[in-house]
Amino acid sequence: MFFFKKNESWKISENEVTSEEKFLNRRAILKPLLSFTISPFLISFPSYKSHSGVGYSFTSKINKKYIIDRKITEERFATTYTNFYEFGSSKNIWRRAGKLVTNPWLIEIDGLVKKPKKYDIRDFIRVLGGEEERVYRFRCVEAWSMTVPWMGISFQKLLSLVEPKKDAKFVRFETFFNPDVAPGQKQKWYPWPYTEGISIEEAKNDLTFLATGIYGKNLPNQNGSPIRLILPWKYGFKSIKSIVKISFVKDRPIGLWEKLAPQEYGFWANVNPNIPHPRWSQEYEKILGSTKTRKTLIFNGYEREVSYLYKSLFQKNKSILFR
Ligand SMILES: Nc1nc2c(c(=O)[nH]1)N[C@H]1C(S)=C(S)[C@@H](COP(=O)(O)O)O[C@H]1N2
Ligand SMILES: [Mo]
Repeated sequence: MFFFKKNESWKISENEVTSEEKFLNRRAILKPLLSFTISPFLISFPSYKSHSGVGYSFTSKINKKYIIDRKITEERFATTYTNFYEFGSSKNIWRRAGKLVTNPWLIEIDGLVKKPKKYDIRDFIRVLGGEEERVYRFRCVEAWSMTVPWMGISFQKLLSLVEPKKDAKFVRFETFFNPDVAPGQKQKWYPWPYTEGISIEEAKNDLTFLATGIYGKNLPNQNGSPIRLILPWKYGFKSIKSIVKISFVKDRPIGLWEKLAPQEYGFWANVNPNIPHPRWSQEYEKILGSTKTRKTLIFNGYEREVSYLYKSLFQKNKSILFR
C-alpha cells in the first residue's frame, strides 16, 4: 500500500534503548532558568491518604476481535517498566505513582460537543456501558514493545454519548496536574500538564480505546489509573495516562512532547519501521521481559484497520506517517 525507502538493517542494542527524556534533560540544563512562570493549571486536588484501586467491579467481556497471535507480556514487566514522567524519568517509578489519589476522580468532557459534562469515573464507565477486554500490541518510540490485555471502553461509545459538533476536528486530552504528589511536575521546563491530541477521524476508529484496567484488574497507578487513552498503532507517548479532561476542539492540539521536541515527536506518530526517529531506529523492537527483538510492523501491525485514515494526508506530505 505505502512504499518507503528502506534503511540499513541494523539492530538496536540494549544500551540504545534509553529514555525519551535523556536528551531533553540535557536541553533543560542548557536552557536558562527563565521559565519561572506559575502554571495556570494549578488545581487543588482532594488529598485523601492511603488508596488502593478505584474499586469499581469488572464485568467486562473479552472482545474476540482483538485477540492476537503474540505472547502476552508478563504482568510484572508491563506494570513495573513504565513511562510516567509526572513521577520521574526513570523506568522504575512505579512505586512512586502509588501516591496518586484516584478515588474520587472527575473526568470532564468539554469543547465542541452537544453534551458537555463532568463525570465521576465510576459513573462515566457505567453510562458508557461498562468495560470490554482487548489484547493489543503496544510500541514505545524508544523501541520496546509489549502485548497486554486492556480493559476499557471503545472511544466510539464516548462519541455517541457526548455528540461532537460538526466543527470538532480534533480531540485533546489532558492529564492531572498536582506537583505535590507528582514530583516530576516540579520540573518547570516541561509544559505540564501532559496533553495529547488526535484527529476526530482517528477518534472514530474502532481501535481507539479508553483503558480503565489491565490484566483483568483496575489499572495500577503507574499504568495511568483510573483512565488512559490507548492507540495501539501509534507510538506510546500518544497514549496519555490518568486523564482529567477530554476536549473537542477546532484546531490541532500540540502535546507535551511535540512542544518540547517537535522534530522528535510529531503529531501523527504512527508506528513506522521505515522512518527512523532521530535517536532510535524504528526497524526493530525489544520485547519487554524477553531477550528477543523483532521487526517492527507498519502501523504496529494495524495497517488494515487504520491506513485509510492517512491516505490523503500521505499524498500531500510523505513524512506524516511518523511526524
Ligand atoms: N500522563 C502521561 N502519559 C503518558 C506518559 C507520561 O509520561 N505521562 N508516557 C507515555 C509514554 S512515552 C509511553 S511509552 C506510555 C507508557 O505506558 P505504560 O507505562 O503503561 O507502558 O505512556 C504514555 N503516556
Ligand atoms: Mo514512550
